[in-house]
Amino acid sequence: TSGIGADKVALSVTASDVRLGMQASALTQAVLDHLHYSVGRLPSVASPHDYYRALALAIRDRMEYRWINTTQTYFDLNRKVACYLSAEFLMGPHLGNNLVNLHIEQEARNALATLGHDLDDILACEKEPGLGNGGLGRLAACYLDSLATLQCPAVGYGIRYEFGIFEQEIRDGWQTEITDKWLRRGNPWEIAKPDTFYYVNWGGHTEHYQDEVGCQRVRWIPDRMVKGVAYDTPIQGYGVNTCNTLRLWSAEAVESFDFQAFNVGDYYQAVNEKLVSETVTKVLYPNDEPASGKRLRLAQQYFFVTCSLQDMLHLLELAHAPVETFAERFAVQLNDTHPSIGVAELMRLLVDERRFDWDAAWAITVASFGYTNHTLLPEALETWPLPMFAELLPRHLEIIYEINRRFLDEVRTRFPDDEARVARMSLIGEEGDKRVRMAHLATVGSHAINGVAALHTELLQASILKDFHELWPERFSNKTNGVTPRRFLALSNPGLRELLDHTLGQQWLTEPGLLRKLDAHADKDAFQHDWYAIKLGNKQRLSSYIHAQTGIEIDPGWLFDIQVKRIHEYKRQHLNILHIVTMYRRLKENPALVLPPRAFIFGGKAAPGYFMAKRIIKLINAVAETINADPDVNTRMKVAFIPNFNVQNAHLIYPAADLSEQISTAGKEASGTGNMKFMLNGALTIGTLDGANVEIREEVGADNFFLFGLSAAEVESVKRTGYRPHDYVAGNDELRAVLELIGAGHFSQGDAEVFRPLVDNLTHDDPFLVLADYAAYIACQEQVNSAWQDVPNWTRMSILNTARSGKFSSDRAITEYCEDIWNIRPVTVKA
Ligand code: HBZ
Repeated sequence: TSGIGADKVALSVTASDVRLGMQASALTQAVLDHLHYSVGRLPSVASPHDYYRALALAIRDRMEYRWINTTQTYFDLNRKVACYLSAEFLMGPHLGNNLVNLHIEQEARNALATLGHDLDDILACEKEPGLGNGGLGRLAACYLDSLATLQCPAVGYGIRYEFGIFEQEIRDGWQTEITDKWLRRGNPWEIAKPDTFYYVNWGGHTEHYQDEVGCQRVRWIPDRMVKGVAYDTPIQGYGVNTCNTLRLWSAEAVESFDFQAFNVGDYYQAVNEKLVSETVTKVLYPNDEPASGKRLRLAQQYFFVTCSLQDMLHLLELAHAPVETFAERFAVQLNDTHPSIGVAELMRLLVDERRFDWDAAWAITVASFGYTNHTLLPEALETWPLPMFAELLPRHLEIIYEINRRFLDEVRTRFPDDEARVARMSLIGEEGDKRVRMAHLATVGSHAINGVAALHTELLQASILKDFHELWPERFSNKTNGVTPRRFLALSNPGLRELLDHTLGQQWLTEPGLLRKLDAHADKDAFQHDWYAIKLGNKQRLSSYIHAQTGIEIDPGWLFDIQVKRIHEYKRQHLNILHIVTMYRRLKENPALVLPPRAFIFGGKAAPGYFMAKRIIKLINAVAETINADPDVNTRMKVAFIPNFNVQNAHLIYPAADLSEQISTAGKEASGTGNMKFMLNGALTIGTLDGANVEIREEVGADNFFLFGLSAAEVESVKRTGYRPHDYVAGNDELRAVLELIGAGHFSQGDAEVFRPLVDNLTHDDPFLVLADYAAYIACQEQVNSAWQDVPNWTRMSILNTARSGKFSSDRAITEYCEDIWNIRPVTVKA
C-alpha cells in the first residue's frame, strides 16, 4: 500500500473475539455478562431497562470491530470523506435498527426469550435521542443510514444536546412541554472521547499586525473560551461491514481558564464559569422555523462547526497531508444555514491561523462546501443582527465583510449599473436593522447549492436565490429527499417485510427499484388478501397504542386517515379539522347519511411559543372530545391526537395508515418526508401539488393519488390579485356554518373565546389559503370515501403505492449527492 497510511502498522486483531458471536446462544451469554459486569445486577432482579442496557452493550460490542476497521480503512486508503454538518440528528432508537442492519433480530429475540423476556418489551425501553425538531433532523439520520449502507466514507457532525426536543403531554387538550432528560439513565450507544477536543473562542476583539515577512495579518483576541469534547456513535450499514461515525460535540469548561478566580479563592466564580460554559450544548431550540435570533443559538452553531472543521484539519495532519488538499479530502455539506458560519470559520482557520493567502483559502472553501436549502418561507430564513454577531464573533464579521466586498465586485462586473441587484445579493441585509444573511453566506461559499424536491428547487431558483441562480446556474441542482427503507419498513413493518422478502427476495431493501415487481401482484386476490391482513394487523397495533395513550378506542376496520408532522399553519392541520367538522355536521343533520367509518388521527409538536399552532392542537382535542362522546356520530367517526409524536411511535403510525394527509399550501412545504414513509407502507395520499408530493404522484400515477387544491402558481396569483378569504365564507354555506360552530364554542363548552383567534385569522387573513382550498378538499375526501368502499381496488392502489416508492429511498438521494456534489465513491470495508 502507499499513501498516508503506509507508515502505519496495519490494523491487527488484538482484542479477544468472544464478543463477536452472532448466534442466540452467544448473545444470551453476552447479555448475562453485561448484566453482571456493566450493569451490575443479578438477572433475577434486573428490570427490563437493565436488560435493554445489557443487550445494547452486547450489540455495540458486535459493531466495534467493524467500526474501528471502517475508520482505519478510510484513513489507510486516503479516501475522501463526506462530512455532513447538521445542528440536528433525529436518530430514533438505535437498538432495533442495529439489529436489522446486522441481520440478528431473530437471534436477539431468541436470546431474550431464553432469559424470559420479549424483545419488543426490551426495545420499548430505549429512550430515543430526540436531537432534532422534525424533517430536517430526521433527513440527516436517514442519510447517515444510507451512507453507511452504500459503504461511503462519511461522518455526521453535530451537537450533543443534553436536552433534546421536549416531550409533549396533552393536558385539558393543550400541549405542555416536559424537559427531555434522555441521558438520565446513560447512553449505551455513545463512546466519549475525552482526548478528542478542541477549543472554541468567543467575543473579544481583533488586532491587525504585520508578520515577520511584512504581510498584513489579523489576530483574534477572544475573551471567553470553552472546550468541545467528542462523543461518537457507531452507524452500522445494512448488510455490510461499513460502520461509520456520528460525532457529536459537547461543551465543557476549560479547566485552566478560570484558575485565576480559583486562586484568589473565588470558588463560586470558578464553578459558575463551568456552568456558563456548559450551557452552550444544554438544550435544542424547539423551533422548526422562525430564526429565534438568540445569541446562544449562534453560539451553538459556531461551537459545533469550529470543532468539526478543526477535527478535519487535525485528521489531515495525522495523515501528513498538506492543508492545500483539504477539498480533495473532505466534502462538507451544510444542512440548511445552521452550520453556514463554517464558510467564515474555514477562511479564518486558513488565513489567520495557517497563513494562507485569501484567494487560495477561498478556492479551498468554495470547493469544500455544499449547501442544502430546506425552506422558502421568508420568516424562516436565518439572519443575525450585526451587533450580536460583532460581539460574539468579531473576526468572523470582518471576514464576512471581506467576502462580501469581493463578491459584490464580481456582481458589479457581471451586472454593471445594477445597484438594486447588488443590494439584494449582499451578505448584509439593510432592511431595518442590519443583519447577516446566512443563506447568502452559504450560497456564496459553496460550489453546489440544492433544494430538496424538484418543485422546491425550481421555486428556490425563481425566488429567494434567483439572483444567485442567474450568476451561477451551474452551481444549482435538485436532490429530492429520501427515507431509509431499513427503519421505515423493515424495522417498523415486520409483517410487510416478510411478505416482500417472500415475494421479491431480500434484495429489495437495498435495491428498492425491485419493489416495482409488486405491480404484477397488485390484482391477485391471494396477494391482496395477505396485504390487507398485514395492514389490519398494523392498525390493531396502533389502535392498542392509541387506547393505552389516550383512552380512545378505534375499530381497526375503519379507514385510518393520518396526519402526523410538526404543527404549522402552512401544513394546514386546520384544513383537516374543517373537513372533520363538516362531516360531523352532515351526520348530525342527516343521521341516515352513508359514510364509511373513519378514524382521524393526528400527531405532532408545536413550537412552544407558536400561539396559533398551540391553538390548533387544542382545537383538534376539543373536536375529538365532542365527537368521540357523541353516540350520534361516534359509530362512524372518531378523532385522536397521539401525544408526543416521535421516531419511536412513528414506527407504529406509518405502517397503520390507509390515507396520508399531505395538505400544505402549494409552494410552502419544501419536500416532506413523512409523505414518503406513508407511501412506502402502502398508504394512499391525499395531497396538494407541493414538495415531493408532485413526484410521488408522478411515480404512483395520477389514478392512485387524491389530488386537490391550488397549484403553487395559482397560490401566488391569488395572492397577487388580492386574496379575500371572506368571499369564500360568503360563497359557501357549509363552510360558514362550520366556522360558526367552532367560533361559537360548540367544541369548547360554550367558550366562544378560545378558538376566536383561529376563526378570525382564517376569515380575515388566512395567509395559507385554507379557505380557498376548502371546497376542493371536501370534494376530494368524497372521492376517498367512494374509493375506500371498493376494498379490492383500494388494496390494489395500496400495493401500487409501495411498489412505486423506490425513488424515495435515501439510498437514491445519497447516490446523487455522492456523484453530483461530493465526488465520493464507495469503499469496501473488509471483515
Ligand atoms: O426539512 C423540513 C422541511 O419543512 C420539509 O419540507 C423537508 O422535507 C425537510 C427535509 O428536507 N424543514 C425542517 O424540518 N426544518 C427544521 O426542522 C428547522 C429546525 C431549526 C431551524 C429551522 C428549521 O432553525
